[in-house]
Amino acid sequence: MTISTTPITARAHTNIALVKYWGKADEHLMLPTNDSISLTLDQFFSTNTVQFDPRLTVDEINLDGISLPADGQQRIRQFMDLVRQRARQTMFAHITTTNQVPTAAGLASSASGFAALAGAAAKAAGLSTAPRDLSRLARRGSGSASRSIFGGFVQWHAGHNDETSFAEPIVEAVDWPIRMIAVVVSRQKKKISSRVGMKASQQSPYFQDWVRLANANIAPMTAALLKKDINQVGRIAEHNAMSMHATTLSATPPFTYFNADTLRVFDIVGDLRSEGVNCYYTMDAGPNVKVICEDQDVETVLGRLRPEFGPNNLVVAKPGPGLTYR
Ligand code: 2P0
Repeated sequence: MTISTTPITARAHTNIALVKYWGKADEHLMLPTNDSISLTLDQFFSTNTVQFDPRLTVDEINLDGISLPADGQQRIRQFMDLVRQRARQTMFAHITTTNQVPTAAGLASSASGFAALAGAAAKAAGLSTAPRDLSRLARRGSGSASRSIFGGFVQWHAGHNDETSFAEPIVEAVDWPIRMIAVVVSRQKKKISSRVGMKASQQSPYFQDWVRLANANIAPMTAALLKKDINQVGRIAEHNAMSMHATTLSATPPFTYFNADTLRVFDIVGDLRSEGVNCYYTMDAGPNVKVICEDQDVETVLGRLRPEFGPNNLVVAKPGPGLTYR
């Protein structure tokens, strides 16, 4: 394996799950309890440069010019240790990440960040850059990063070991004007990280029901995506998200990512739907909501959300591409 000391830069886009990843079967290998399906988005991405340097005595990590909190640094160092172990070498690296996620979007950057880091680090270390291998590697940084290696609609196969747990595209170049409107109701850092929230939710008495439901959603969601059936996609995504959140409400102690504004968005989407507009909601490990609809309905949906939340708190995203090298 040949390690390169020239800088390698990769870019990956963030993704939003339509069937959620929520629970780990193996925390070390980052194997999920269930399959998940996501849409990679166009305008939110991370760009990462890795340059190995024999003079360094530790990885030098730079994120948007600011220093990362200790736990974030630790995750990146552990990830780089794995890359070094696989490449059978010991050299440290300069690691620079910039996130092109509008501050207003309230979208997590760990998926795009670890996907871009996996791409840059693997190539710089002389490891395989085959997309499936990158997906398996990115998974070790953050589960959802396994999906951001690919563009469009992506399925992460839960698998049962490091070999078998990877994502692959369902439709990589999406020829369907599906949109996700991010509704930013809060810009605060989330109180309970996905990692901690997931672990707590696995103690819910409903957790096994969640796993069964999520796995049962995979085939119908795939069929709905292939048929470009917005109502089926939206109905399954909405029900899946609320079922995931039910495991937080039934954890011990219970917690929730909802706030009052989250529920207002749900109400507005429900009202729009009763008026015949085909729109649905989903949400992740934070109070911000994403509204799923088609391009033709975006203006109607925005028209209802703008007076409530302000134009600067609404971001319309389209299907986006997979990992690229710069
Ligand atoms: C998802 N989320 O499928 C789900 C839905 C949040 C809610 O993937 O512990 O940051 O690094 O594997 O990938 C967020 O979890 O968690 C996530 P780790 P990750 O998008």
